[in-house]
Amino acid sequence: MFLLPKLPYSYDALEPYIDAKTMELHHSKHHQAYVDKLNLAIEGTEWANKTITEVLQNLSSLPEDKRTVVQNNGGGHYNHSLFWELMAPGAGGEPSGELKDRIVAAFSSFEEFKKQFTDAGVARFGSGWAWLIKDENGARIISTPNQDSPIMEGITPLLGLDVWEHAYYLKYQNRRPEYIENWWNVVNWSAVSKRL
Ligand code: MN3
Repeated sequence: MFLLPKLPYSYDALEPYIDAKTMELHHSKHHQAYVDKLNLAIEGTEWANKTITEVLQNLSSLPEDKRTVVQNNGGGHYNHSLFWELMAPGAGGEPSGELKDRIVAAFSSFEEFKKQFTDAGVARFGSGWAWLIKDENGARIISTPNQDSPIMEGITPLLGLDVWEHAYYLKYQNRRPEYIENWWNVVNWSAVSKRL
């Protein structure tokens, strides 16, 4: 059985960049719904006692009638649990150490990385996520539709950005680029670094 994780800060902690009402609905309604639907789907199966990573890396072993619902809602649970951890009040700025080295090696500068990551989030048609993942050249940007997650391909994401409308519509309406521009102010780079 999976549980909604407690946020590591209050709903209003990411103001003015992410508003309190959006955080409250996003965590207590959207994320809770992913958890509830995931639990309902795997209740009474061997998968109820696995970790979310084990479940998502073995989707093809799940009963066929449960696979899509677990992919969507298990992905939602994993992605949001990570998303909350990678933001913090008073964060933002730039990464340091190995993470910075990897970003500069891959994108030539932090500014160029920010631009390309922002573009990946803006360009994702409909609902989905932009990700930074580790690779042999340092790091790479990808995006996924719906609640698909790099973890489903065995890749542990370093950074993830939710670009579903529910993540920004109350404050930014249709202005996804403005949401992303503001989101950089709450990225917790030390938490991202720990994922290396
Ligand atoms: Mn979301």
